[in-house]
Amino acid sequence: MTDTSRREFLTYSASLAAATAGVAAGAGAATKEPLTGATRHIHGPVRTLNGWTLPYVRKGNVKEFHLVAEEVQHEFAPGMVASCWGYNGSTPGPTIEAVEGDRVRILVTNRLPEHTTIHWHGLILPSGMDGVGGLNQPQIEPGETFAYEFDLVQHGTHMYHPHADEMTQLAVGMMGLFIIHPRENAAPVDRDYAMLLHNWAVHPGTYRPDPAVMVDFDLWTFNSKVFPAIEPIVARTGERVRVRIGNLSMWNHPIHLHGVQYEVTGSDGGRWPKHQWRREATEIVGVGQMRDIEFVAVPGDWAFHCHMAHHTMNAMGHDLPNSLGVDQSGVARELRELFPGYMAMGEDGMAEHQAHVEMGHVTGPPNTLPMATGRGPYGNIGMGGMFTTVKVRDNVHAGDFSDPGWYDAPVGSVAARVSSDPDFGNPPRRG
Ligand SMILES: [Cu+2]
Repeated sequence: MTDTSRREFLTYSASLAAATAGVAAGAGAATKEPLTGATRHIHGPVRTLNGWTLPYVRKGNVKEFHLVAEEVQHEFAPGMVASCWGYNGSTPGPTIEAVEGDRVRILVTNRLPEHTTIHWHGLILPSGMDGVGGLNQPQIEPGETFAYEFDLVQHGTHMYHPHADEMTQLAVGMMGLFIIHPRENAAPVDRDYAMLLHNWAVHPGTYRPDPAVMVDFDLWTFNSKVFPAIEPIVARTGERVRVRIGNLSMWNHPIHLHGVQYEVTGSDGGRWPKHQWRREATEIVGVGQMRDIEFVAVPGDWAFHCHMAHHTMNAMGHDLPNSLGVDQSGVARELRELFPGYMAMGEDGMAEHQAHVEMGHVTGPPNTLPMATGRGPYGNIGMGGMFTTVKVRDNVHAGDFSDPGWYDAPVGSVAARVSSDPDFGNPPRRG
């Protein structure tokens, strides 16, 4: 264990003691509080971006966790809130962290209007604890609490989710990470981030995800947040960083990181032997898969995003005619009178969209985020959805995850204008 991780682990243990004391005293009351969906920042060795780690109570040789399936008011980014389902007041639910060799008991209380179960995705356990409603156990009816109990005989990055009415319950946000640390060499990295990939059909102007959508989703999220509400991945120059990525969406996502070649080092199969590691800049995380990537932090602001271009945008109309190159002057205003909130596809591309929205030329339906947004030190970023930044600085303290602001690039190291004349220079052309 490095000094950094040891310190974090000690901090974690101390905060856990405080947190579990609170849970022990108020476990019953907690579920009766108004559901605000507020993010609670309790972090273990793993930092669940925008999320939290579930405290446990030790009972004899068992670590006891308590999940509550319930409706939550979830904010995807400021300006958009929807009624979703999750666990313990959040979507994704809190991350469960434990250690290989632990025996865990997980109480699951159902406060939904329909039955549910929890499947422990990728875990090796007795058949009766696997959580497929009807197959492995009776359904957990509304108001009931079931106990799952098993030994953790492996390590790695795993997930939990319902295996009852999956089409609905996954679509509205029910999922969480389940991370098992190895007993030996538990922290081979300095910073350990985790996220779940998901897609949502929250149609413009509505307040509840539509579970019937199979293809044309409106929102693409890291831990149920869209850019620019997704926290940056912060590190100090030279630190070894791991990002654990699980996919419970309905698409595969090629996850791309700028500035480094990372190594793909693990999955729900644990941290792989070194000879299985691969150097990549983009790794597809398939539906139902987990991937761990690791890299040594290089100073700068680096984009970290899904490479499906529509997955770095927020709600957009589907099935629109292609208007690229079409003069739309006069038409858009008339259409807007017929269809409030209508915005034509850009004549010169989509980059103008953010500028139009910010100038107030276009007012979208209520509770709808702009398609592309976010502002950087050099202007509009024009992104949404599955996009965040890796921010690496020389002077970040160990254990400090706060946003360090924008990178102060060394003089002469930023691309800059050398001409404003389209006829500038004499570039070779074919033919
Ligand atoms: Cu994607």
